[in-house]
Amino acid sequence: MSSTAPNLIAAVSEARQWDRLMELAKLGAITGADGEPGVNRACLTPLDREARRLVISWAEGLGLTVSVDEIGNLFLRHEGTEAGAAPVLTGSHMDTQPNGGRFDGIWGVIAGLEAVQAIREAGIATRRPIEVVAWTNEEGGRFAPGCMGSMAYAHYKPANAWDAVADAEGITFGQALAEHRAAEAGLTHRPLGGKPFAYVEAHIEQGPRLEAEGADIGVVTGIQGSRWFIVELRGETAHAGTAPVSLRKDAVQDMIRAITALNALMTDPTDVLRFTVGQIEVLPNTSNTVADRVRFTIDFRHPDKDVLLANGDAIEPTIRSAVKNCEVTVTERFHALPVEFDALVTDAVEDAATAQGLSSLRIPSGAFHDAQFMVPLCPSGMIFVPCRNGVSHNPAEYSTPGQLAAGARVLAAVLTDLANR
Ligand code: HGY
Ligand code: MN
Ligand code: MN
Repeated sequence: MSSTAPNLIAAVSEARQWDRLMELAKLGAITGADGEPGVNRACLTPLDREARRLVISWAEGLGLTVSVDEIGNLFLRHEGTEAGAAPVLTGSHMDTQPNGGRFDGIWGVIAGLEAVQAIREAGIATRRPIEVVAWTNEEGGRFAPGCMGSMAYAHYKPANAWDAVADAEGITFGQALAEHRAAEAGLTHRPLGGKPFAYVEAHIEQGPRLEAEGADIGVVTGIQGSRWFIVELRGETAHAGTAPVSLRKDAVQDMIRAITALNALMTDPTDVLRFTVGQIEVLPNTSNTVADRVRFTIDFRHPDKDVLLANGDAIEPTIRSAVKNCEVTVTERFHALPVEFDALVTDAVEDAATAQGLSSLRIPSGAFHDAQFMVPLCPSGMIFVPCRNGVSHNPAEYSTPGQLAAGARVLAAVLTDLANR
């Protein structure tokens, strides 16, 4: 730990960080059902680019160098004293869920910027460069799956793997990315990928534990596994008043059979397993026509790799045996195994929290994050801060300026620590 920690910690500004977050929250501002302020800012949209321009202006004002790679990942670089040294990477995502909050993802980018600004204002030299990254499409809301930017950076998938994926308007990821890159053509281009020394991501917990247990900081131990599927059922349209039920190929009734069977497969009395059908499309979607097409999503998660593989592999056979009259297509579109974070980072986070008199709790992440795909590349880890009632993916998502400042101070100390290793 550097001896200059006190002035570094003092250089982190709670107000500056909060003001930046509130400025960004205006870009895609929405109002929740109970009047809470939320954000709907999908990836690769004009709103996304407006938010990026704002962050770039703050970064350039600091003297950071800005670059972007072929899938749109944005990098803000602070030079170290040893230019060729592998950088320490920090950051998160700027895209939100359609009914999103003001902190999920974006706080990790702004906390990274705040930490680097504090390091520079405190006059602390770091041997290694530090790069703040904003990953493309972590949420997977507009274009499924999530984590496209970090998966491409880590060469887990080729950058063009999702070019044909279309959004609700029929625009493909490839088209949206091409438009995005043309709009940001003035930015310095950098090759895809890299070999960081370490990766640290700051994020709100999106769960209730830190608040319930009164912990200031979450020392994230790892991330559970996630598997996403899209299920398509094809039957026949028929007249709701005349078609005998015995002759119908009703996609909705078969969907109900399939989801009922999946619920039985995914029943977990210990409430560890997560199984969600969050998106359903029915066609032709009229009240007096039997539906001939249904598409529904599956989001399945578990911390145990064996359960994730066994139950996930059972999804398609379970659907096929439950469906009576329709043709079935099941496609897996996201496959992220559980990961454990490296002691180099988890210990640095815990030590920094302790040194600053903050209470901390070792905690796994139920949400996936870009950090999941950095694990094979370098020692990786995350810093959580509490969020009110554990609510996220909801305009009611909230962390206090003080909680976020404490997270940024721990991040600043961890980045300085790792950048001088
Ligand atoms: O879905 C997730 O876990 C992440 O919040 N996008
Ligand atoms: Mn997130
Ligand atoms: Mn999210």
